[in-house]
Amino acid sequence: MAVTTTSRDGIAVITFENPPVNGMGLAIRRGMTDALAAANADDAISGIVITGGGTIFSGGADIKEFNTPRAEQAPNLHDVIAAVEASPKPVCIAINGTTLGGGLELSLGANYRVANAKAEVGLPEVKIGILPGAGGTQRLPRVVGLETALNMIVSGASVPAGKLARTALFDAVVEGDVVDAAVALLKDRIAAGGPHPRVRDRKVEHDDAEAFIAWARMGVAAASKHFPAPLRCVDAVAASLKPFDVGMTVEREGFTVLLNSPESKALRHAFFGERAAGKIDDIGADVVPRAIDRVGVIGAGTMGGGISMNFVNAGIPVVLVETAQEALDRGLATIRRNYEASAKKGKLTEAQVEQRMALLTPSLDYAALGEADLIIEAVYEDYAVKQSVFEKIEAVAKPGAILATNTSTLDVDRIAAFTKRPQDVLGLHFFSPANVMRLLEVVRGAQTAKDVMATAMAMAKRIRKTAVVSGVCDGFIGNRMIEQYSRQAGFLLEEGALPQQVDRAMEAFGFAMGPFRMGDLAGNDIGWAIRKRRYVEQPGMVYPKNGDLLCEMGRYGQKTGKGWYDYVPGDRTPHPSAEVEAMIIAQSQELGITRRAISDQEIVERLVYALTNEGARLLEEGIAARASDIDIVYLSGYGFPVWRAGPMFHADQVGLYNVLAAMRGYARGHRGECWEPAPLLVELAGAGLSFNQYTARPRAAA
Ligand code: T1G
Repeated sequence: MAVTTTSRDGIAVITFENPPVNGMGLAIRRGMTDALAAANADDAISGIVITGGGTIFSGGADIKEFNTPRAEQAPNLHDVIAAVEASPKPVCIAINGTTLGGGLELSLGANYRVANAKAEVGLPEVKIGILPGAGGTQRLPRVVGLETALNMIVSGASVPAGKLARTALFDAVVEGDVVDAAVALLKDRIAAGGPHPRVRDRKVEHDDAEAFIAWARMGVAAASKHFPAPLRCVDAVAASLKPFDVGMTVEREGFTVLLNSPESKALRHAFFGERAAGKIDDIGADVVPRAIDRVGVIGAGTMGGGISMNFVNAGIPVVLVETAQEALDRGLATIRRNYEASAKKGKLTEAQVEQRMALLTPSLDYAALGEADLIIEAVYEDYAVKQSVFEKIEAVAKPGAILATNTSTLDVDRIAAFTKRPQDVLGLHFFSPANVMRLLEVVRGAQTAKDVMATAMAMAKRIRKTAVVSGVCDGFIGNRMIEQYSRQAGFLLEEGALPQQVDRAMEAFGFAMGPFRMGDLAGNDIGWAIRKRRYVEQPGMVYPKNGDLLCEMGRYGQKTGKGWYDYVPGDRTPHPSAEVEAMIIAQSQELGITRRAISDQEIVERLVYALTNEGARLLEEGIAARASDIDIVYLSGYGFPVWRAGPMFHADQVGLYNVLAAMRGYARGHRGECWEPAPLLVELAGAGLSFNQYTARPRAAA
């Protein structure tokens, strides 16, 4: 981390560096104000250029400092920008690369800005639940105009500097060395004798600002129901029509409120959690991933087809193997249909559809997999079938090829043992539809080699998946937890709730879809098959019977036109079913349960804490490496509301002591045995700690 100053023809060039994103933490802020003061005190210096070290200008303020004393410790970002703006000698910012948040706000405090045409610039603060809090909402409208500024700030989107070349944001946009250009421009402006402009002295011009803001406010309010930041952004940008210092007060107030909002803390947790999930504590950057240039997929069904599309979309050729021509043709036709649907929406050109289809090589012969660097099987969930497939793979796979199973519940170690190369085997659990869902559970077998894991994590980034590492257990992280969630949902029906009430409560909490609508969409028979296996493998595990009765009635869900709900052909709208209600009530009577009114709060607590409690067990067992990994699984694979940032973060916000107390209350009710608290939850609650303060015990080396 450093701030260095060189000089060229009387121009000081201050370079600040704080890898990996030149975050403007306290040390950088201190170094920059000191360097600025030194340049102003140096008689040999007539002007000052500030630029970022490396390929990025700055990713903005150091988010890791937020809600800690360092964030506001002087010189804070306001102090730095004020020092730039008040500098007796003119300042030009040389935007050498990505410039976001406080980085762009710093540049707006300078007299001049020169940018590399490809540099991405933006104010993404809204994406972490805050707003540009260092003058961005007041200065950006003054240089790019009210509408462009509002769109950039409310969306948080960044744009290449070249797109804003004709605005007053930049005094020059260049393809070449941006520091050279900045030094030259500053020398010209100094020679011209000034005065040197300040952004704050400009006025925001708009034909009918009031009407535009009112219109924008309506649209933003409709689109940001659970997020307070976007509307606060509108308020702050609207204030840029007022005198500068008045507008700054509005910005400051909005920033302070948002910084302490639960939504922003959740969004920041998700931001860092997604990045932390990509790390494996015992596998460092010294472990070199294997090259993945060709992929083989076995099984051209829904999962195999979707999996293949991920790689083809990333430009990686795929050999798609099936056992029968008809299945292969059907699989290819489905893939083509998906691409053509994207083309119809304008997301792909016809040429791109053909390019992608050309990357697919269909085959009925395993020998076609001989050149594949990664082979993924997506065949029927049955050990005998998996064994047969892996034995055939092993016969043709080249040395060093990675062999992956897409199983969603079977034991990856048992599957690895079907081969003589268990070190090359791991689980890659894609979620259906595999070409759409971001989540990828990377299941690490007991013998999976470290470079195989490193390869999987790097490959996940290439195919734009959010990878989370799971240890081997039944259901890995997501499905093992969702089973407890579903059990509670079923028990609630036995006690007095109906599917529509449970779904409504969970959707009001923020889930994209309640458990019963989800079951009807995914197919209730999937859970039924798993329960039938469980009844044999784990006879002690008690399940609500209504799910089985539903399937015995042929009510598998949308695919059979009826499930927990009734459906009109061609319409996915769920309609409460009298037949299902009668079955549920009869089931309560059979169990001798007097049905009772159940509050939405109890529904939400029992379903979410069921996830939390199982998540605590996953942490204890080392199946999940960190609590935030579990949250990322639920945010990217199960529709958990992002403004609550996952079942573990949510429990932390409620307070583990309170979660435990609620669970102890439910333990005195129907099926109370389900509420045996995970020892880790009891331990952390007793110590007044949170899940996100817990560091999992190191795993045994492979
Ligand atoms: N603060 C702290 N750490 C950050 C950071 C930031 N602003 N941005 C990234 N990191 C970390 C990240 O956690 C990861 O850490 C590493 O850097 C690489 O990130 C007053 C208040 C800049 C486009 O919201 O969009 O300014 O995992 O994997 O893909 O108005 O990071 O290696 O330990 O994402 O090359 C506003 C957020 C801040 C930008 C680079 N700025 N960052 O993408 O790398 S608030 C943002 C990004 C602010 C002012 C307000 C991206 C990136 P680790 P990465 P990347």
